[in-house]
Formats: sequence, C-alpha cells, structure tokens
Amino acid sequence: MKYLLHLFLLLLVVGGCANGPDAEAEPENIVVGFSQSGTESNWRKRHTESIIEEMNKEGYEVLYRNGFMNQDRQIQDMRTFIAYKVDMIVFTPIVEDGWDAVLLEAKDAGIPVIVVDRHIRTAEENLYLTHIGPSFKAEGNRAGLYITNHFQNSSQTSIRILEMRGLAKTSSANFRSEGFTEVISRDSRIAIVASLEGDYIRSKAKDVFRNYIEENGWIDIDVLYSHNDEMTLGILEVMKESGIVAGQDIIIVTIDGQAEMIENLRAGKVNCVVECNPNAGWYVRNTIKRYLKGNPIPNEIYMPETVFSDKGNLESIPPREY
Ligand code: GZL
Repeated sequence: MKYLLHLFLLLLVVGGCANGPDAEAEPENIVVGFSQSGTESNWRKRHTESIIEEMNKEGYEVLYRNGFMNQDRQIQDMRTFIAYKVDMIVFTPIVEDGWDAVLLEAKDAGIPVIVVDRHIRTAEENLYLTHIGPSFKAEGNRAGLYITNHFQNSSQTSIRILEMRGLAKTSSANFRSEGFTEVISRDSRIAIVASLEGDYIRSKAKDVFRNYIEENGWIDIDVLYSHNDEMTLGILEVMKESGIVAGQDIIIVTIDGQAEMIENLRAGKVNCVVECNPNAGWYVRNTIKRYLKGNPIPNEIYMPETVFSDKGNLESIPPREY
C-alpha cells in the first residue's frame, strides 16, 4: 500500500496537479499531509490515532510524519508535503513561533493549512485556515478552581503550590499557567512558590522534582499543579520513593485525563484530573469537508472538555481511550 502511495505521489509530482483541492474532488483523490509534533505521551499518541482514523474514514490519503519534538524536522516534513503538492496540510506545532516562512511557502503553493492542538503566532495574518484545539486557559481555570474550592474552608494561612510546567514556548504551557494563576489569585493565601520545567516528559519531570525536594524538602509544598499526566506519573514515583502520601500530604491537580491517571484519582493518589481532549480527528475531518464544499471556516474551533475530581462521582467517568 505504501509503495502504491509513493508511486501515486510520484505521479502527482511528475504530472503536477492543480494547486488546492476543488470541490468536485473525490475524497480518495485528496491527499492530506499530517505533521505531528511528537509521541511524548499517551495523550499525543491518541491525538495522532484520532486524526489518522478520521482521515481514513473519509477516504483521504494521509501522509503522516512524526516531528520527534523537533521544529526543524517538522518544517522539513511540511516542505515535503508542499513538494508532493498535497491538497491540505494538518500540523500540530511543537512550539508557538518560527512557522512564518514555511506557511508562506504553503500559501504560495496554494495549499491550505490547519493548525491543531497548540497555537502559533505569525507576523502575517491569514497564513493558515483555522486552529482546532482545546482552551488551555480554561483548563488552567478549572485546575485553579479545584484548589480554591478545596481550601475555601481551610484554616491554613498559606497554601504553597509547586507548578510543574509543560514545554516552554508552547501555548498550552503558557495558557495553563495564565488560567491557573488568574483563579488562585482570588485567594491571597494561595501562591506558587516554585515553577519547574518538565517539558511534558515523564522522566524529565521525575528528575526535576526529585532534585527540587532533595534541595528544598517537600514539607513546605501543599499542592502540586502539573501540566500533564505523564509528568505527574513521574512525580508520583518520586513521592512513593520519598514516603510522601500523594493526594494527602500533597494535593495533586493534573491535566490530560489519561486512563492511568483516572485510576490514580479513584485510588485517592491524585485529587483532580482536568481533561484535555485528544480526539481532534472528527473536528479536522469536518473542517476539511466544509472547506472542500466552499463553506466558510471560523478562525478558531474549540473542542469540548470537562474535569474529574474526588468531589465528583468517580464511577461515572467513561472509559478513557488513552
Ligand atoms: C495539549 C498538548 C499537550 C498535552 C500533553 O493540547 O499540547 O502536549 O497536554 C502533550 O500530554 O505533551
């Protein structure tokens, strides 16, 4: 199948094809170049599966490339898509900046681009069709609300938070911090006393957290706010090694909603899991279909999400796909 796909794409390059999809194009003649940022978490793997599954359901050919969390590699992959004259580029940017040149090349080639998951910043406007993803700020708000509600009747005069941030220069990490800080600032007792960089990577967060408590102890930490479940899983290992009773000695709020984290929530090892919805596939498929029909496409398409906590009905949480 892959050989046939490459032969097909070679013919496209040789024979050339009209730039940009036309509304009459049959789905099986549509080629979508999909550049994924990496495979750093079960969340990300589900995100990839969701998009590819839905493209295949629609009959689109998908050229998938894994950027391995390297922007230069992602840009090279997108240039390959442009050379193949794909009909649509779907990409999930590893970081916020540095995409203008390749997006301009796609625009000049008449290839529309859909940005999925994290946001990007560009000097020029109209370099991409739309952004599809969660509201990371709302995720941060939900995490903050859990904390303010949890401590609202507490007699504690200060509530100290350790924040484990996701990858720097990403909209998800920046907005998760902004949304969280916006809400906890309503209670003057609550403060972030340490903000560490875990890059969304389990092993990195494990090492960074272990170094922090070795240098500073953990007794002055009341809450862990972690930007994704993978990092939280690494930190839980360190807490177990250190005799810290997770979910009691330190209240834990984490984001994504991976199955393993929901089990930890049910076991009382974490207190709140803010969902980050990885199932972007249907939204991407629907957007491409609407675009091919010439329908107007909004600049921003938000995906619905929720929050799970020890204050709710844990048995009603649906099975997680990641
Ligand atoms: C959020 C996404 C984040 C996830 C992490 O939409 O960018 O990246 O929360 C992943 O699991 O690493």
